[in-house]
Amino acid sequence: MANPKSLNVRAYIGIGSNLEQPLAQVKSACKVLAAHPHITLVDTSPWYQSKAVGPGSQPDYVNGAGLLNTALAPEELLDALQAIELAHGRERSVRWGARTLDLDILLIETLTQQTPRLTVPHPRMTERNFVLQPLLDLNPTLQLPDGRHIDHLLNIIGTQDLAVIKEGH
Ligand code: A4P
Ligand code: MG
Repeated sequence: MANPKSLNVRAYIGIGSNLEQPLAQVKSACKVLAAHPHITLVDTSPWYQSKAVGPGSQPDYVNGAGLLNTALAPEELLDALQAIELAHGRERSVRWGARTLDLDILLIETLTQQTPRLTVPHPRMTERNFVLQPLLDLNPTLQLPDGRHIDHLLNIIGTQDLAVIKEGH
């Protein structure tokens, strides 16, 4: 349960899928997020097709990002996201393996935390254009807690292998 005394925070999440109709999976995840009693889905980015980063040969991903407002504590938000992943048939067998739905916490305000269950900002987000581009779509002036600008980080890694999905979101 959300702590009633806690203030709402802005959190950015990464949304990805590369199995079983990925575009339908990510859109369904957004509907469930929007209906969650302790989460307000403020905005979602366009959807992108991206080449899989990970072991073996995997189908392309659909990736995007969402901006949430929530009074949930960080671990409670992770619980909520993992419950939504499970409801979408997510199986955790191979790390970085193909998945029906992946919901990652990217940023929570200017929080920096590293615990066994949760690292914020997401530790690999600065290397991934399929995370940085959707974040930039949501907020062109977004910065990491350490002051680095998302647009600068995306300029460094480039936008290769990333294609916007034209039908919108
Ligand atoms: N965890 C720690 N910090 C976080 C966080 N900020 N957000 C822990 C979410 N979870 C976090 O995650 C493993 C554990 O990480 C969780 O139990 C949680 O306690 P997981 O979702 O079960 O497994 P995973 O996603 O396979 O592992 P990981 O290391 O989170 O993978 P990544 O880095 O998310 O990479 N290629 C493309 N093109 N697009 C993608 O979206 N995604 C991945 C997954 C690989 N390749 C991809 C994509
Ligand atoms: Mg994950």
